[in-house]
Amino acid sequence: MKYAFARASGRPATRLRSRSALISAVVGLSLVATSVVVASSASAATTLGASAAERGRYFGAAVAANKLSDSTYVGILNREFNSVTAENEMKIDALEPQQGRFTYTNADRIVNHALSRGWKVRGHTLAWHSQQPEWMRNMSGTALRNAMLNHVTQVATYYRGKIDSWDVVNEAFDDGNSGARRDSNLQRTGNDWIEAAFRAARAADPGAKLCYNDYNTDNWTWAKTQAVYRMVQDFKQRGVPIDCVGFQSHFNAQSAYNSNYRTTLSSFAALGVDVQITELDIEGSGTQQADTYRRVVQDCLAVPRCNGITVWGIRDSDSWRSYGTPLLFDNNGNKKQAYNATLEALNAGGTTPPPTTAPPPTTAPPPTTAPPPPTTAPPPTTTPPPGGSGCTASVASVDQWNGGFVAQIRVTAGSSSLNGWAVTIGLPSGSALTNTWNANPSGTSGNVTFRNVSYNGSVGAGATAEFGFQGTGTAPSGSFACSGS
Ligand code: G2I
Repeated sequence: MKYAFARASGRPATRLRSRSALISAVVGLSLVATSVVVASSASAATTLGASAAERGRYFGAAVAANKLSDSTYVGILNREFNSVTAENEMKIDALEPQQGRFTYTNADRIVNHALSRGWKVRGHTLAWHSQQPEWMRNMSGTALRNAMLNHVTQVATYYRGKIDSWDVVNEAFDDGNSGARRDSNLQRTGNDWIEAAFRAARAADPGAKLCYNDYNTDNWTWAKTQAVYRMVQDFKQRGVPIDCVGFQSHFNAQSAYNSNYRTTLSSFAALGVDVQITELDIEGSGTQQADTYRRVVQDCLAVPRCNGITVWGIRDSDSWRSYGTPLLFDNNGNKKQAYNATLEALNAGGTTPPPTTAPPPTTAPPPTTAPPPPTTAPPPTTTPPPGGSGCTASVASVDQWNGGFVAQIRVTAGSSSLNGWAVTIGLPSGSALTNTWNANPSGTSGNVTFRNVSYNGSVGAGATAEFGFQGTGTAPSGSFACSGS
């Protein structure tokens, strides 16, 4: 495959850029402050996955099924990562080599390896102009559109409930300055092929996050970035089911990391989608490479809706661009300087909350008519802090899907400041915690007490702190007993 990596020069929306820059600056400042506290902690996580999880995120790798018998490879995978993407095994040519005949064996090896360890799986990819099986490459028009939709439906249904995020459509925009769609047999079936793929994916697996994924969309000023931004904005406005945008982030001299990357991530997130770094690799070596990895991690941690980072391979020798030594482990599986910088940045990182993607509707949508106006004056929109030295706690956001959930809880101090807090939550019967961030839980089911961690126990009078957790089953709701000290 050819990657042109041509420099483009589209003009971004100035208003958005300056607002995002301001947000970035503020978040950046708080990151610096946070790092001072956390870096001195004796209990810093020692692996990428564990550290990312403490921040409500994942750290993943692209995995090749035929390397799952390589003990060095699997040793690193199992130790360091908690999310996987199949490097090639879930592409169209791999899963549907002959029309209507699906082969899941290699993909399942990767999916099962991950799920049996409680990791996330990114599905890659349902609809793409590349890696099409020969039968599909030769198709066009309605027949191709239907074959593509059938592929999306069959594969997303087969993996229903197992995939955290699907790359529903991959690389559908042109490089260069045009901001146009990439010409392909799929594009020639009609401009609405992308949204048709998203609707089919949602219908097949309502619990998976649905992403658009592309490369050369990392630099906020590039025309391709702006074109994808406009598509996502349009999809959100028209109710096309999209939940996330994947930034491949293959960085090299022609497509270099730029300090406006954080603006890109936060600007897309402001559209109401999650953002994910999906195929990270950074060509180079030594300090230059390590510093760029560090900045990418800091940028993700600064954007609350940045769910996680996936590197495109494990050792340099596993990379599609092995000549560029772009990964975190050398050919022998030793940690590189880039690894140390990545872990350090994760450990020092912000305490920003995890994703808050609204769950897709699983029941009939609410009526479209507006509710009747209130007959009395509406209550004040801000709730005054509770009296006394106590605190209150309630659900700030919930992402519930079939069989699992992510919940974010807000703790609000009363009229006195707190030095510490504890929130007791009765988890619904059958529900269990799998992962908690920004708090220490007393158990995993039934009545669980969550206590503050070292860096968020101090809460000023009337101020708030947040923590979150992921679990299987049903999310708790309402408000909870909170005690302050
Ligand atoms: O090209 C880098 C990535 C860009 N974004 C989408 C990703 O899906 C893509 O991954 C790469 C894989 O890393 C390569 O491993 O996609 C390439 C094309 O699908 C993959 O290359 C293919 C070769 O083209 C095949 O000849 C080979 O049989 O890898 C196959 C398995 O080694």
